[in-house]
Parts: sequence; C-alpha cells; structure tokens
Amino acid sequence: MGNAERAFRAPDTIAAIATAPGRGGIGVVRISGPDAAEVARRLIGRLPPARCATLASARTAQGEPIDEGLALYFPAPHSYTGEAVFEFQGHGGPVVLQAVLSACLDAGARVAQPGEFTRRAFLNGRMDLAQAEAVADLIEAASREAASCALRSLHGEFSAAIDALVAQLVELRALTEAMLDFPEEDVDALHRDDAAARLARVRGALQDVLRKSRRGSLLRTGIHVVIAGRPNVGKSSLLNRLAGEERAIVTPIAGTTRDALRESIQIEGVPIVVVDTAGLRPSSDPVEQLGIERTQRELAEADLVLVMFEAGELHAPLEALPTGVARLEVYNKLDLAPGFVAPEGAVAVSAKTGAGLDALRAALLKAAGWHATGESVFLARERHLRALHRAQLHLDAAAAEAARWEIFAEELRLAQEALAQITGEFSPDDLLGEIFSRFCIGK
Ligand SMILES: Nc1nc2c(ncn2[C@@H]2O[C@H](COP(=O)(O)OP(=O)(O)OP(=O)(O)O)[C@@H](O)[C@H]2O)c(=O)[nH]1
Ligand SMILES: [Mg+2]
Repeated sequence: MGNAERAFRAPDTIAAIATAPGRGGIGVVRISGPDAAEVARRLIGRLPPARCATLASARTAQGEPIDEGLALYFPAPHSYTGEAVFEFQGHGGPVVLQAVLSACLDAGARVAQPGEFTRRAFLNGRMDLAQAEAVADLIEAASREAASCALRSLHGEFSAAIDALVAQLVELRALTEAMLDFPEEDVDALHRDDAAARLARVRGALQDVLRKSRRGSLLRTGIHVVIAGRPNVGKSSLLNRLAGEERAIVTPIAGTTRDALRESIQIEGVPIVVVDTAGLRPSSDPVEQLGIERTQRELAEADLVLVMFEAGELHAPLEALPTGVARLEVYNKLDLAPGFVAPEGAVAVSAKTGAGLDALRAALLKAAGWHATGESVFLARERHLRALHRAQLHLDAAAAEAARWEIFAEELRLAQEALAQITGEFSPDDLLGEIFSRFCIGK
C-alpha cells in the first residue's frame, strides 16, 4: 500500500479494554474511529449525548444483556484520539469486559494494537511524539518524581524546549541561506559575527537541554549504586538499613555475602537500585572467588560505587575498583569509633544505629549527579538523548566550518533534523512502530 493510499483510506474503528487486566470496581472499554457512533448504537441501543455520562445497558448482537454502566461519547475532533470516541464504563471483571469487547467487535470494530489510541492522537495532531511518549512514561513511572516529570512533558514542557531550539536554528538558517547567495568575499564581517553569536547561543541552549535531559533520564532508569569494600565492614547491614528491612544476611563472619543482592529503593522520589556485594579480598575459597567475580561485574555497571571502610580502622586502599566511575567513601561503625571525623568528601555512618544515614542519602544523590535544586528536568528517553547528542555534534561541526557557508548551512540543517525527530515532525514509520508497540493495549 502506497503512502498516498494509506493517507486517504478512512481508518478502522478500534476497540480495547482500557483498564488493567484483573478485577476492579469498574472496567472501561474504549472505541475510537469513524464507526464509534454506530458501535455505540449497536451496543447500548442509542447514541449517548456528547460529553455527558448516562446510564446504559450493554447487549450482545443477539440482544442478550451483558452489563450495565456509564456510556460516554466524544464526537471528533474533541477526544483523546481526535476521532469519534465511545467509552463504556462497566463492571471491572475480565469476563464481563471481554463480553463487552466482543459485542463491540461484532458491531464492526477491530481489536486495537498496543498504543494505537495514542498513535492516532499523535497522527491527528493532538500531541507530538515526545508528549505521546510521556503518556507511556506517566503510566510506567516508578516514583513520584518520575511521574511529575512525565506529566510536565505531557503538558509540553520538553517539547517547548525542543521547539525553541528549532526556532533559533530556523532563524540562523534563514540568515545563512541569504548569505549563500553572495560570493564568499562579499559576506561582511557584521554578518559573520551575527551568525557566530547566534550559533553560540543555540549551542548554549542545547547544552542546557541536554544537561537537564541527562539528569532526568536518571529518573527513568534508576541510579545503579553498588556497595563495595572489604569483608565484614557492614555492606549488607547498610543495604538492610537503606531498604528498611532485613534483606541481606548479616553475620560477624567475614565473607558472608556471596551473591550480589539488589534492592530497589527511593530517595527523595528518585529511583535507586542498591547492590550489596561480596567483600573484596584475596581468597582461595572457590565459592567466595565466584562471589568476588560477581562483585567485579556489578562494579563495571555502577553509576556510583559506595566504597565502604570501618571508621577508625587502618585500611589499605581497595584495589580492583573501576576507574572513571563516581564513588563515595563511607565509613561505617561510627558507634564503635566515637569522635571519628570522616575525611573531606566522605560520610561516616553507623548501619547499626542509623546515625549519619540522612547525610549519606543526600551525599549519594549528589555524587550520582542528582542535585535537589528544584530545577525542572526532562524525563528523557535514550532516543531523545541520542538525538540531542547528534544535534550537538552537528552544531560543533558548524562552529568549525564558520568560513564555509555551504557546509555551515548543511550542518545546521542536520542539527535541526535531529531535533525534529524528538517531537516527531520528522519521524520514519519504523520509529513510530517501535515507540507505540511498547505501550499497553488500550492506551
Ligand atoms: N557496631 C557495629 N557493628 C556493625 C555495624 N554495621 C555492621 N556491623 C556488624 O558487622 C558485622 C558484619 O556486617 P555485615 O553487614 O555482614 O558486613 P559485610 O560487609 O556485608 O560482610 P561480608 O558480606 O562478609 O563482606 C556484623 O556482625 C554486623 O552486625 C555498625 O554500624 N556498628
Ligand atoms: Mg555482606
């Protein structure tokens, strides 16, 4: 099917159970498309008034009653998808909902694919691609902080920042295109300076968006924190403290922990995965050796390593810590070393009494690159980070080509194209397929 054909063919009418599987107080079946009104007439015997909840009985094509609930009708284009939408809110049981869905299919709808409602909302211009992704992010948010960040993106905050960058690039490109019409030597210094100053401004703004996006992306993936140190310093005890329950085995025997144990926690709404590991020391015990190998593997993937020592004890520096990973030194068993003062940049705690734990939590967030500045960040996806990075490379290249206008102009165009992919102004079909297929059914 050609593009033109696809564009002109009226879309199917789709239906899905929009509420989560399982039992609940209510369950919603949603229908969207040109035949939504017809499906409503067949399911409940009439078309409900626009945007007004009314009581309705759902029946099979043979007229057998299925359920009773509320019916809602949203005429196009004022609906989530931009198409006519009909919703039946019945009782939240899987059998009932499946029966309502079947009746809708008998009435001419087909089953919706994952994310198809939101995909239609995007294609009908109800939201841009970054906003559509924010819908999924809001549903999947693992913490309050991530949820409020997703909501801001849904309201268009991230898209607005991208659009502002694109607008600056468009202006700069217009200026540059105008200069392309002149021979190189006639472009005066004034114009050159203007273009250079504008480019510097766009680069600064892009840098800012990229920084906020990198920080925000921590909210999506969670910060991967690994506790490492010599045996018996209290790594497992600290994990238990942070998790608020006795997850890891703690004993006075050095070499207790063998398997890496992970716990998901939140600090100030930021999702964090804490990993407790086997203590690092030369060992001839094959089981312990395997544990230490696991520790090394965990360390290689850490965003932050908590390097743990015993307060007031003499200690040799830990070999085998990866370089280039953020680390925070933690001195434990403060209760056994009264008066101990942690070195600059380190924190002292007692996993036993809980002393110093709040300071540790704050230092941990800071060391991982999360500063509670109250500055809003963008809940960026890997796809966004890559596009921003690509745009940055093209702007860098443009800055290096300030003397050759054709190349300068081309780099600006490529940077704009990279940014436009974020909001979906310019997105290949397979990218859309990839994004929406990860949605849940009914969204
Ligand atoms: N007094 C005191 N004892 C602690 C503290 N933290 C841990 N301990 C004790 O230190 C011993 C070792 O604690 P673990 O948490 O098992 O130490 P670990 O680093 O996980 O040890 P391995 O798994 O063997 O590497 C246990 O007897 C704990 O009760 C602390 O803050 N104060
Ligand atoms: Mg342990």
